[in-house]
Amino acid sequence: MAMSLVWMGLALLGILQVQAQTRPQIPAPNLTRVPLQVNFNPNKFQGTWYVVGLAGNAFTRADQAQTKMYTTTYRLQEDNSYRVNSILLRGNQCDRFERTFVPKGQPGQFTLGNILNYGLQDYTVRVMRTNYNEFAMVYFQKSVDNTEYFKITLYGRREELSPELKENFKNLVKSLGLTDNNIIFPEKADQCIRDS
Ligand code: DBS
Ligand code: DBH
Ligand code: DBH
Repeated sequence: MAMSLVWMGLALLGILQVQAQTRPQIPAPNLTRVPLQVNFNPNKFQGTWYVVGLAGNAFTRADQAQTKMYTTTYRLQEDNSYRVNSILLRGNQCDRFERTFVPKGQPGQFTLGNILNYGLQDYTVRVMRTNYNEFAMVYFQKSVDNTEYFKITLYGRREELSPELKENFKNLVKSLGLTDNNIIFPEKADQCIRDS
């Protein structure tokens, strides 16, 4: 009897631990604290971006080993929304993922089209900084089951960006409450990259 109570206690601790790991501990920032690229130009932002850096409240440096670089391609539609395609390596398969970003609120800010199909309550994309031909830093926030996840991507037009830009990205990410432990620089992939 005493022993089974100990086992039950241990099992409960295990469950709590799993929950603690899956629920992000760092709260999403208020959107008013997230910078927005001034005079955002939707046309120039189009095309393919490499995900050179990735940070968020559900990411830790330990994930870096399993995270390969992927690309995301933005195509402007007639109605000014973007068709957004990502191609990533999962296991040994190339997975394509397509969604729509619909302009919302102000230039450079978007929400997800058909949000309910994804089981999400809310979704916000905000282009924080970009020079269009070299890099972009983009903020994403999603709300699932009353939990707010946020992530910031460092996009490059090429697979490599300068140390200065990476340092810049780290500082930006930290200004939103994340730490070095929440930042990943995915290693280059030799499969499933581009052609998205
Ligand atoms: O699209 C997203 C926006 C997103 O995937 C996340 C946050 C904001 C995120 O944290 N995703 C992780 C947890 O679901 C992930 O592992 O992809
Ligand atoms: O699969 C995904 O969730 C995904 C893939 C590429 C994603 O959320 C993203 C880019 O932002
Ligand atoms: O569930 C998701 O993570 C998701 C759904 C739709 C996502 O990350 C995305 C679009 O970018």
